[in-house]
Amino acid sequence: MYTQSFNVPDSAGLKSVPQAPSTENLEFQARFDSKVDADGKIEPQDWMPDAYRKTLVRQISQHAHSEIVGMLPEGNWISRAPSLKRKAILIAKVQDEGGHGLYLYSAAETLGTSRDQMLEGLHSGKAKYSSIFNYPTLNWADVGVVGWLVDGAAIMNQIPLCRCSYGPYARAMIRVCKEESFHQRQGYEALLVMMQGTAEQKAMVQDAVNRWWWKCLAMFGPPDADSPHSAQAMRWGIKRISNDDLRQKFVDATVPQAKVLGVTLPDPDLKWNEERQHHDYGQIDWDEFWATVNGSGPCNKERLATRVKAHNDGQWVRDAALAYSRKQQTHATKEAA
Ligand code: BYC
Repeated sequence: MYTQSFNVPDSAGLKSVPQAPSTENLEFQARFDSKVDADGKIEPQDWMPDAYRKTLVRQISQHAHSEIVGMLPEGNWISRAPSLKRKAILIAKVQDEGGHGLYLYSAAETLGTSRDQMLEGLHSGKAKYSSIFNYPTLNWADVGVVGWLVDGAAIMNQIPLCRCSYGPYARAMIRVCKEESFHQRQGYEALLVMMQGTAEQKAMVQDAVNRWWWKCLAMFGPPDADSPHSAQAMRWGIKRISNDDLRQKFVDATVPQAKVLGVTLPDPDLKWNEERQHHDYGQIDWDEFWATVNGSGPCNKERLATRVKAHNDGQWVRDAALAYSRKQQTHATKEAA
């Protein structure tokens, strides 16, 4: 459905933000600007403005946190998957999300922020992660819908990031997107099977779609007019397509998929607009979105508590790995002497 071949032109207006006057070394700044303008890659050893570094650490660490917190709602279903096949697929998917977190933390570390610092931000509740993971997965249909819609929205947002100006982030995203594509397809396929089942199964799918649809639209972030970071992130080639444009692409791609599946999308205002050549859609509840982002969603407390417990429970593994590494270093030093 969405693959690497899904590529879209940059939004109109890209690079429209005037360059802020820099107090940094002007020559370095000019070299950085021309590389970004030529769609080149900035690498960890290159000079970069502090604000660019800060923005990347913010976005990449939030993204990494989303991946590892995103393991939790689906992880809850591994022991209750309806068949061995579904269990094996779900284990692989949840494991992939853990891997995505690792690539992303590694990409952020190249900017000089340690993984411990980033995790401390997450565990203390200071750092953000995607709003979508603060909603519950109530039944097996939710697992399919998370794959279809949540991973579908994630891919739509992440494919443009494969062309992000920061090399390590862009390269990490290539593999992430390939895996996300599998995640989305497995969710959709699980739902197709349920939709051929009993009336009760079909109702479960429709109910799950009704609960997740609006939350998935909000995942793309606030409307462009209320997005404080977008303009500068686009000027720097970090963001390639705006929040609203990605949301629109997601709606347009999802409507025909819903038709094939045989479900309706819970929006009376959703309709094709011939003039715009896009679907119109209704109002997103931004108050509910911000309440969730700021800690008051239905599962925020539970997610954070589970995450902190998992981290603490894994302390012995980190201790053992460090002890082993120290031992190896001592051996190597002795041999070299
Ligand atoms: N949830 O100026 P804006 C996945 C925050 S992983 C929470 O538009 P930006 C998956 C935003 O951070 C999905 N917060 O910001 C994993 C900012 O707050 P701060 C995650 C949100 O950065 C496992 C403020 O609102 N994907 O799908 O230009 C299993 C203002 O927003 C959200 C990524 O992280 C939100 N939904 O644009 C299955 C992709 N939206 O920092 C699936 C990478 C906005 O000022 N990230 N905020 O306190 C991005 O592309 C961008 O960071 C965003 C936001 C489009 C998300």
